[in-house]
Amino acid sequence: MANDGLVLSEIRADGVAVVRLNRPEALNALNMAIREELAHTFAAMHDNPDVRCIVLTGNEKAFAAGADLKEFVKEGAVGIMRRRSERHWNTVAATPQPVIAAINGYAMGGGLELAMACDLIVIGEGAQVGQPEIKVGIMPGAGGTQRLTRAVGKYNAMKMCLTGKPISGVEAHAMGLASELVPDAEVLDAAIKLAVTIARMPPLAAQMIKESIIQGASAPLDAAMALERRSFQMLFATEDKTEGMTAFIEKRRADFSGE
Ligand code: CO8
Repeated sequence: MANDGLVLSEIRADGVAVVRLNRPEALNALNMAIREELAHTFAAMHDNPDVRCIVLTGNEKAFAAGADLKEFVKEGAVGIMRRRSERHWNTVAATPQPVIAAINGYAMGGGLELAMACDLIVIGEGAQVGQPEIKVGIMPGAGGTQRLTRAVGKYNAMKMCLTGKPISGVEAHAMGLASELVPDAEVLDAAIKLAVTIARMPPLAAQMIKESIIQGASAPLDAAMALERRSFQMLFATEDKTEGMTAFIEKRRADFSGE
């Protein structure tokens, strides 16, 4: 891993970057310092052609236990507004490359919201995920009432946000809140394996698929279909389209350049 700060990162030769939240003494509670470091780490990867897929993880006890309540307890509404901490989550969500959240242990409040700002979730069976904000007198503020509802539907989201009760990895996967469910000890390996598969794909196609799914989900169907169609057409301008189809016809493995 590249440094010893609150966020560790490594860019592997196979195009997979692994980013690790590193505040274990506080179950990776998201204070301002860790959010800023996370945003800088992702921003630096946005334009790096050597990064084709990113895995975001924590440790075996926690992905992240939410916003740092020891910082929040001292804050008023104006202070919270002035933080503009949405910019940090937006930097993660705006990553052009696909991002996989690998969840072991707790992903609570802002921690689950951070995972939902990613594109795929690999979750351990024993994970505990939830939106417990109501128990400390507030509510989700970065996607817990919005991205969660889009992922699991109104009735599951209402129950999670109104009771604050966490659910297990098994329940989360059954609800549609994860792409893959694996034994706890296999979460990071499974996420990296998935990332390696995606990193071997043509990167422009991967990025346009990501954009089409995310932007299309909040657009009317006609507009979303037009966005999809334009992106599909644009990919015919890439060298990787010629390489992919030629490799198929020549019965060999494609070598995608990203051009
Ligand atoms: N903030 C600060 N410190 C925390 C947090 C937190 N969210 N969670 C855990 N810690 C600390 C504990 O204080 C403790 O440190 P210490 O021993 O120094 O007091 C250490 O981590 C270990 O925690 P526990 O002893 O509590 O560990 P347990 O295994 O007993 O329990 C739990 C684990 C169940 C996860 C428990 O720690 C817990 O309930 N944590 C709080 C979870 C929570 O309420 N999260 C939501 C916070 S609000 C929020 O996220 C709003 C987001 C809004 C969006 C903002 C982004 C833009």
